[in-house]
Parts: sequence; C-alpha cells; structure tokens
Amino acid sequence: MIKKCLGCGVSLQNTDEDALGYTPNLDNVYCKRCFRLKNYGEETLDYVKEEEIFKRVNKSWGVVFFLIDFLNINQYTISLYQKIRLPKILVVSKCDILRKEMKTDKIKKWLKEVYKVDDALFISNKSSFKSSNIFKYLDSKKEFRAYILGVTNAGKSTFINNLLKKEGIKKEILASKKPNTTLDFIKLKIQDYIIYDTPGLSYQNSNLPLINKEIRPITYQVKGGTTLNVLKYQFSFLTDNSITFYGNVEISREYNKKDDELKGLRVPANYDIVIPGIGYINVKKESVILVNEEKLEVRLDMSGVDYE
Ligand SMILES: Nc1nc2c(ncn2[C@@H]2O[C@H](COP(=O)(O)OP(=O)(O)OP(=O)(O)O)[C@@H](O)[C@H]2O)c(=O)[nH]1
Ligand SMILES: [Mg+2]
Repeated sequence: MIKKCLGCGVSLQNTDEDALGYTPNLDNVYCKRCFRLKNYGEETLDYVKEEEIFKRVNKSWGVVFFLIDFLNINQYTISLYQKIRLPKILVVSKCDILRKEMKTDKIKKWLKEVYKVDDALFISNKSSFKSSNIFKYLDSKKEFRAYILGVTNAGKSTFINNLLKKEGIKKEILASKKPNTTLDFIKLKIQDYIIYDTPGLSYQNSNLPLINKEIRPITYQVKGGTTLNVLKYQFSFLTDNSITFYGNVEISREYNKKDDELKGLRVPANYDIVIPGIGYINVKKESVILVNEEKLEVRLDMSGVDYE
C-alpha cells in the first residue's frame, strides 16, 4: 500500500527531491515539505486546482460539509459551494471570531435572503460550538461518508484534528496559518464514519491575511474627498458618509488623492462592499464610491433582513 504523508495527504516517495511527497526515509510520517512547514513555518507555493477537487468530489458519494469563515462569505465562495453536486451543507467556521450581536439565526436568515443558502451549521475549533453536530447531520441523512471542503485556511484540518482528539485517535493532520497546507485528500476513520480532509480552494490573489481573531469593526465618519486604502483596494468617497469596516487588516486614510483610473460603484444605504478574502465595508448612506477594482460585490447587510 502506498503510504501517504499525514501532513498534506500526498503519497510519500524517496526518489525525486523536487517533487511533492519527498522524504529521505519512507518510515517518516511527514514529507520533507510538511516537516519543514510544521517545524520552521516554511511554506511552499503548491496548491491543488479547484477543478480537480470538484471533479473528484462530484463523482463520489456522501455528504459535503463546506467550511467558510464569516469574513469569507461572499459571492465567490458561495459560487464554489454551489458547484458541489453531492448533498451538502454550508458550515460557518471559526465562529469564535463572531461578535455577540452576530447571532447564528440572524446569519442563517441573511444567508438565505442574500445567497439563497437554505441551511448552515456553525462550528469553532476554539470555543463551545459543537463539532459533533456533523455526526448528527450525517445520521439524519443516513450517510457515513463526509468530505470536509472549503476555502483555504477555513480550519478544515484543525476541525478534523479535534474530532480525532476527541476520539482518542493519535493522528494529527498538518494545520497551519499558511494557505494551501493540505495538498491531497486524506481519508480518516472516526467512529463508524469516513471523513475526508481536502485541499483548500483559493482566491486567485492569495497572500491574504489569516482570519483568527474576534471581528473588531471600526467605524469612520468619512468626509467627501477621503480615500480609504485596504491592502490593494482603494475606496474614494465623493460625499460625507458613515462606514464600518469589518476585517482584520490595517486600513489607512488619505485626502484628495488623485487617481483617474477609479470606477464608480453605486452602493445603496446599509449595504456592504465585499473585499474578497478580507471582509467588508458597511456603508450607511446611499452613495457612489470610486474604487480601483472592477466588479466588487455589493450586498444587503445583515440589518437589512427582516428579523422578528
Ligand atoms: N480563531 C480560529 N482559528 C482557527 C480555527 N480553526 C483553525 N484556525 C486557524 O486557522 C489556520 C488554518 O487552519 P487549518 O486547519 O490549517 O485550515 P485548512 O482549512 O485545513 O487550510 P488548508 O489545508 O490550507 O486548506 C490555523 O492557523 C488555525 O490555527 C477556529 O475555529 N478559530
Ligand atoms: Mg488543511
């Protein structure tokens, strides 16, 4: 039987030092890349193409749990979720980052209203959200096979490691703050269930900040003529507004910045401008905002959904 690296899931080999899965000694549990990532935090640029992941999952059977952390819920990641043809459920991961007012039933309603997602589970690898809910869900569907899919760094491998730990199984898949840690499907038996860890799906522009802290929204009263810079994204306000940024990167302000390349983005009152992989900006007043990216998603914010 071919032995697989417990870190990334790739078949171990001792012949090609430059290829994936290389280890000088086939008795090792981790390949050289995972050993270096685990011990020295050294990352590589390898990743698995999303078509390969979908092809493999879609011709299989079982239930797909699709993990996305709250700040990464957007049109793009939901479109990935929609590509799955197996029975599936969206799982909002890292729920310890949610603020108290971001209640799960509120998020569920908003997911339904904005993204037409009917149901969701909520988990965290760091707080009391129950991971065993996935077993209950599998039982309700009379299934015992599950694929844990999702965006890179959503916490898939950490989630599976927690399940293994709870069962007293002494195995640990590699989890890290670097993107694309897992590089192949990893099959695990937990109780009577078969659980697959899978490689993360990526945004085209990787190199995004790790999301792991409680969301701390920052509100700005912006004057017309203000530009906000969020990493490579620029937002120039023509008129006064009140905005709140939800994300975990530094943002800077400039005044009367000249840039002819910007395009106008119409934003209704109480809508969000989504910044892929980073978070979103909630805009209080209807306005046209000049941005340096085409086709940014604008969506109804959570306060806009009718909660009884
Ligand atoms: N705050 C918080 N951080 C988490 C949680 N789960 C995982 N993390 C962190 O998120 C990072 C990514 O975790 P992984 O488990 O490697 O994520 P993954 O989805 O397997 O990533 P890929 O294999 O690259 O697709 C690590 O730094 C984890 O410590 C969680 O529930 N809450
Ligand atoms: Mg992983």
